[in-house]
Formats: sequence, C-alpha cells, structure tokens
Amino acid sequence: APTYDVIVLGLGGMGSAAAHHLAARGARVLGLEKFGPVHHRGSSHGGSRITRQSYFEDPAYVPLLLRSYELYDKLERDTGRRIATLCGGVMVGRPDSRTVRGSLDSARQWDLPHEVLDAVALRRRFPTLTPAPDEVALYEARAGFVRPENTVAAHLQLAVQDGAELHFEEPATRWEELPGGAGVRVHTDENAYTAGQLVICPGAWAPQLLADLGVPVTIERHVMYWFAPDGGTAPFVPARHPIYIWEDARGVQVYGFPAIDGPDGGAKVAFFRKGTACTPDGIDRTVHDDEVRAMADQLAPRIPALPGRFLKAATCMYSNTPDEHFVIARHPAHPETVTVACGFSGHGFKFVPVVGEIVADLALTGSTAHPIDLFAPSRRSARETPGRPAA
Ligand code: PYC
Repeated sequence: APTYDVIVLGLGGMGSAAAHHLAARGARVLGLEKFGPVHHRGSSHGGSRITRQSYFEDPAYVPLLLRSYELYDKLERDTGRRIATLCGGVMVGRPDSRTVRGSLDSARQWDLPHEVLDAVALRRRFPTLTPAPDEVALYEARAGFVRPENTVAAHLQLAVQDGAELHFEEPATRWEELPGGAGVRVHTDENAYTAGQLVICPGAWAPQLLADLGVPVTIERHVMYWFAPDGGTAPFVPARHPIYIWEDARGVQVYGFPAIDGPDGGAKVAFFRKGTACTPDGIDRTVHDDEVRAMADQLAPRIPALPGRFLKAATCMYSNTPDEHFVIARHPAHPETVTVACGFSGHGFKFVPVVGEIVADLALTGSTAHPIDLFAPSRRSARETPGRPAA
C-alpha cells in the first residue's frame, strides 16, 4: 500500500493551505517544496495582498470569497497570527471601467455592502487621493489586506500539528501513476515516495510541472514598490487609509496599500497585470530605475504624497491563464489520482484558504460542493492563445 494518502507538490500559498486542510481531515500527508518554508522566490511574499469581495473579475468568485473570509478568521484564531486587516478599499476609475463596473456588478448581484463615491466625495473621505472629475469609486468596508508570509506560516504550522510530513529543499524531479490505479510515485533527488493521491500546486513552475494540463499558463515578472509618503505616514496608516485599485483611462491598473509596517515601512504599490514574460528560474530580480520612474509617474497625479521617497522594490511572479481565471480541478489527463491548483493570474492569494479546502475535497472525495465551474481546465476561454482581454 502507498506510504501516504496524499503528496502535495509545492508548499507556497496554495500548497500549504492544501496540506493543512488535508491533514486536518486525517489524511497522511507528505509535502514537498523546492525551497525553504515561507520563501520569497515565488508568488507568496511581499508583506501584503489585497482582499476584497465586490469582485470585478467575475461575480462567480463571491461565494468563494465569503468562505475565504471565514477561513482566514479561523486561521487567525487557531494560530494567534496576525493575518487579515479589513481597513476598507476603493476601486477607482471611470464609471464604465472594468474595475468600477465589474465591482458594482458583483456587489449588486450578491447584495454586498458598498458605497459609490463621486470624485468629490472620494477626495473628502480620503484626502490623500486626487481623482479626476470623471472618476468614481466603489468603497467596500470589508476590503483590506492579508499578510501572505503569515498565512503560509500558519498553514504550515497547522499541517505539522496535524501530522503532515513536510520536506523543504526537496523538489520533485518526476512522478508517475502506479499500475492498476494504485496511486502515484513521486521522485526527488533523495528518494521516491508513494501515495494514493497527488496534489500539484506549482505556482510559477506550472509550465514545467503541468505541461500536459491543456491550459497554457504563462509566467510574468512583476515589481512591488515601497515609497515613503511626503509629509509622513500618518494619513496612510490602515486606520485612515484604504487599499485601492485604480484604473486609468487606458485601462492600466495600479494598486496599493496603507503604510502597514510603521513609520519607516512605507506604502506598497504595484501595477496590476502589467508584467513582462519570464521564467521562474531565470527571472530578472533587479528593479531598474526606469521601472521606478514609471510607477512614480503613474502615482504623482493620483496620490500626490506618493511617490515621495523611493524606499525599496522586490519582484514576484504571476502565473496567467488566457482568461485570467484559475485552474482548480482533477487533472484532465490523470483524473483518478491528480488534483491541480494553478494559474492564479495575480489575484489568487485572497482565496488561499478556500482553495486549500477545495483541493482537499477534490483529492479525498473527487468532488466539491464549492462552485468551481469557472476554473475547469476544459473551459474554452482557458485554451485560447494567451493574451490579455481588452480592458
Ligand atoms: O487581487 O486585488 C487583487 C490584486 C491586486 C493586485 C494584485 N492582485
């Protein structure tokens, strides 16, 4: 008989959540990770990720967000770690922008508490923001940020408490199905392990680990910037400042956070979905002056206290599907034994806990009560030539 019930490949955001939910249900779990615990070489670092419910990408995400919020609360209670801060959030742009219109569609469809602010009202509520006269905002009090490193650490901690065996610095080199539907064997440089089920949460390593998925996942380099606001951080503390996603007239989105790490930590900002193609092992980790200037130019008319003084920058990666919706499913080429969660397209972290729950459902029972049709690898829009939908 196989040694483990489930092997989880990848212990970043999604894999650590999967390992926790599987182990909590009593499964014998082995987790394998290429790097150390809570590493900074994938897509689950940088101190903060936006969380929000009026989801402009598609209203179908909303029930999953409601569950994710419950699970984030439980994760904080169960580990005592600080994870989610609901400081409020604004989605800003012209009324017909994807950011504003899509957020409003989700809020109305799911009856989520929200306010619509015109430019004058937005500026009055948040004086750091200087919208153009034709811009509006959807304000959502239950938006905010989660801390990715604490989230991963919390899930790893709980997985270990429930008996999961986690091996770091031990990447899988290959795997195969065992004859007669007996499960899978996973090879690393050190060893070979058998399990009834395999869960693959590859992050930016999807093109290598899931070449036969049938969905072209493309990897993008992204940059996160931290700036010290002119005049100090007082107006930017989370008690006074929301997270924001701000779409300009060309469809370019910039997003940002309050100053969450005290007076010296600065305020983090980044472009949303405006990266450059890369490979996870060959990514350029240097942030160049012209990139910092482009961000400063985007911020200056909208949040005049930023860019202020540039403090630091860091790179991370998006794993994009053609339609920018996730892939969470039984693997189409190995439906009896393999579950995959990938292609989070830069907006997945807020879903980490619920993805762990869904993956555990799929691996242990073959199905889930959560609505995941949007994430089927067989959907037509996931197979089209990679490229961004028009803004
Ligand atoms: O999902 O809200 C989000 C987000 C903003 C920027 C990157 N992801």
